[in-house]
Amino acid sequence: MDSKPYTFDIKLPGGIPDHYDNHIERRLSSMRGQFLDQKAYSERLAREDTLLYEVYEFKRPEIAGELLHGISIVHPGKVGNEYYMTKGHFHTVLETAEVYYCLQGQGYMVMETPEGEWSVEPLRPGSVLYVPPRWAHRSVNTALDGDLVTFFIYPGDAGHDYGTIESQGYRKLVMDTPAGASIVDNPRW
Ligand code: PAN
Ligand code: ZN
Repeated sequence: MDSKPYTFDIKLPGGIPDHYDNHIERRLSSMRGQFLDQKAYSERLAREDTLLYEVYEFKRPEIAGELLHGISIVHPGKVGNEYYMTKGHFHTVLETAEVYYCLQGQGYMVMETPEGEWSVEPLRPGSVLYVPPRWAHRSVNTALDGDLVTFFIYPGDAGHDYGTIESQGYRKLVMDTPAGASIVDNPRW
């Protein structure tokens, strides 16, 4: 692979880079079992397979020493009272970290370790979030009127373990309540 230095520009507002290698779209149908309100999920899916978030990636070898990077854009909306969010994952190589830089919007990163620690950190333009090794991470867009745009960087050999989160969810959920965006215990945990 070409190993020459390169630059790219991230157009704001919006967050779409002026060039990229992969564009991934994640729709409602790929999030089965993840939203608390399963009835709202099924009813919505019967109407449309909504686009929840998109990722623009730069292709680099998936090996130690490389840094994989790209842009994540979570669209605004809710399923029931739960905001749109990413699937979330542990890194397959658990001892790998990640940095997120929030460029636009408003939300949270919901995180937890296999040992049961949890943390929910706010994301707003200018926030830099360090996700330490061992912490699963999911971004949640709490602004109902705009995208949550983040730039991320993680080690090339990290890999993604989606299965653990798919089977048991996160300990904490971010819900729209009369008091605003609130972090609540996941009753299904
Ligand atoms: C990010 C995420 C991205 C999409 O690149 O992959 O925000 O979220 P999901 O992968 O959970 O669908 C990252 O954390 N990479 O490791
Ligand atoms: Zn990650």
